[in-house]
Amino acid sequence: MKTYRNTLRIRGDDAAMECASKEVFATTVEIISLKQKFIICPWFSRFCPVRRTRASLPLWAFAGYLFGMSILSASAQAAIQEPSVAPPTLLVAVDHRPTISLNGDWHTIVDPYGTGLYTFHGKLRTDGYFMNGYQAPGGEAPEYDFQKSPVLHVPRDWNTQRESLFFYEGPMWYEKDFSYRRKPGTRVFFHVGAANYRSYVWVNGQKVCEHEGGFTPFDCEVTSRLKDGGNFIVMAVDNTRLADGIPTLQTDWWNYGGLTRDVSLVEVPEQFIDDFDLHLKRGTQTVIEGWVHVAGAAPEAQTTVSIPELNVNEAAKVGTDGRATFQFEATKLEPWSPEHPRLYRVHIHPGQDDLEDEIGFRTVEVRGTQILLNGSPIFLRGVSIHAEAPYRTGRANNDEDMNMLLGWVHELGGNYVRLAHYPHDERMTRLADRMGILVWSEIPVYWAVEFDNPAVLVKAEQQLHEMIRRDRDKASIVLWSVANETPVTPARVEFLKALVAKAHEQDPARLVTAALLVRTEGMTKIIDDPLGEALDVIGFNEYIGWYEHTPEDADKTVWKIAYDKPLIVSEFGGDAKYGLHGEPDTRWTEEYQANLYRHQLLMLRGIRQLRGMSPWILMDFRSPRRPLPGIQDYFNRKGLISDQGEKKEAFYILQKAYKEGTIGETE
Ligand code: GCB
Repeated sequence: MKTYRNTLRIRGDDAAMECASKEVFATTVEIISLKQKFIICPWFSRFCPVRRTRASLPLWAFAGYLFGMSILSASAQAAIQEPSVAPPTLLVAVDHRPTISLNGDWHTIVDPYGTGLYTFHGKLRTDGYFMNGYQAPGGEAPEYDFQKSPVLHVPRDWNTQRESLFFYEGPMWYEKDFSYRRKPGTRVFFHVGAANYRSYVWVNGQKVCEHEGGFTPFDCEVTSRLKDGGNFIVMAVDNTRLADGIPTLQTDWWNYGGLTRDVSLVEVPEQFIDDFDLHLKRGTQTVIEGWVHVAGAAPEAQTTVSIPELNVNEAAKVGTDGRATFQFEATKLEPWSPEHPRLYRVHIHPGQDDLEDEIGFRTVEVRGTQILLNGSPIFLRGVSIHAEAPYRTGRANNDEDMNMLLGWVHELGGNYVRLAHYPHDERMTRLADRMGILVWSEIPVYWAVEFDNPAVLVKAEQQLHEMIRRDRDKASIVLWSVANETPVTPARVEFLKALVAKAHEQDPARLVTAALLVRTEGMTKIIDDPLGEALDVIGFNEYIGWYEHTPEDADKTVWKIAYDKPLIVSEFGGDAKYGLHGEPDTRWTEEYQANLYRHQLLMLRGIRQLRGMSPWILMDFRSPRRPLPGIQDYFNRKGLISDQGEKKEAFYILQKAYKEGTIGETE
């Protein structure tokens, strides 16, 4: 699909709805008489010529608050009153809907200076790369051409696909041609599983949406933008790290950029299910409760939920809020558990739409210092995992990656994983559902984000919302985590308490946690972070024997815990390079790491209210913070398994403890 330069004036109509100054706006209107509205500029974007100015800041902060969504969505709504750039809807269970995959090769242009969007004076271009132009005979000569540009495979990060992109952080343009035929009575969404970190989407030269956040899905409505026959999508994905981003500038993982998860077109009827929550009611073994939200449904429209294997066929009417609520008895229900990960086919049918999901039903709750699964105390024998692909490295994004990672968890004797430090691919949580592995899922509120910046809270809330919405139907997820190792300040406590409250409000059926830092006084470790008051389960990280003291010092450590709640040690560990051997007190050797694990396990056994653990970490992973030549080579080596799948000695120490049950008091 090509666009002739001389058609730009017509097509530029909507394409000019990019971030721009007022001056550009005026010029644009004059040239192409836009049905244009206000023009906006996300202040933090590398694409943006006007970075945070005094005048724009209050306006943006205000817009962010007003709409309570991402800054992008909020600002888009405030500034551009056009349905095509409405905030991305979030469809749910997209992997259970028929979709038209747009995975595969996309043409790409690396654009470190944002030339595809801005002129040499930093003004918005009306003929930017989003127009997908090329040189027509006798026409002007655009200085780009997607068709002649190299391809990148989607889904996959760009860093591990092309050597020159290994350290690249910045904007990348993606383009894909496809043909399409509209079906009457349908709405069409462009679904992106994840794109790191900010995304801008145009269809046939017209802007359709923006999204911020690298690990959650978004959907752009493209119904009126598609035409019968040839179409093209252009995306700009920018993984520039931002001080006011979630995460922020510092992370101990690779900032893999690009379209890292599946992309597709999703066709839905005009009235469609855009959210639902069906779960086992706490305190019961057989009562299922919840609701189904139907977008576009008329009040009183009938929605049914049926579970044929349980002889359930229930109907309810949609209320004025678009929700049909349910509560019904399923007498033959077999609850989901790690030992018996029973999933049921659940049909949801609100008139026109029809969705079939696979759902497990279980309860999870806290009683004193116990975690109860289906009413019985449980210990979470786990390990932490990054979404790093075994062997080839890069973002994990296919079934093989997921099977391998969770297969190792089973081999360890585990029943639980902490999916650090951001929501992983939906394949992972689906697989955990099928394999019976309990999950801690987290948003990347990691280390020192701008806790005193209200706009950052809006972003965190957005990511939390998107994570919960995508995975509410997964029985495996028992814990939502709102943060990891954040510095204890009053602003941060308020910020995180707000997130905890949101998580409870959006999902009252699960537990909320965070990985806290621990205070040290001599050989005493103290957990008294004020955030603990708000959490259901307290996660804590400690690195005795690696970042402080010796592994043996764990034996003398005394624990003081201010809360009478269940505790999970969400991280402990130390580095070892696979194949490097030596004395147990020699750093980086497998023996050192194994020794550290032995002492840690002994110490942890003594913590009365410990109900779970996820040592750091299952497999070595890439990190730009780890340059030590010959040992790290840009890998964090705390894995129990190397990036090449080789098991280190410590793997077997943990496996023995899990399999023999020498760790894991449930009450
Ligand atoms: C931590 C972080 C984790 C790091 C780890 C380490 O506390 O939560 O993201 O990778 O320590 O290896 O230092």
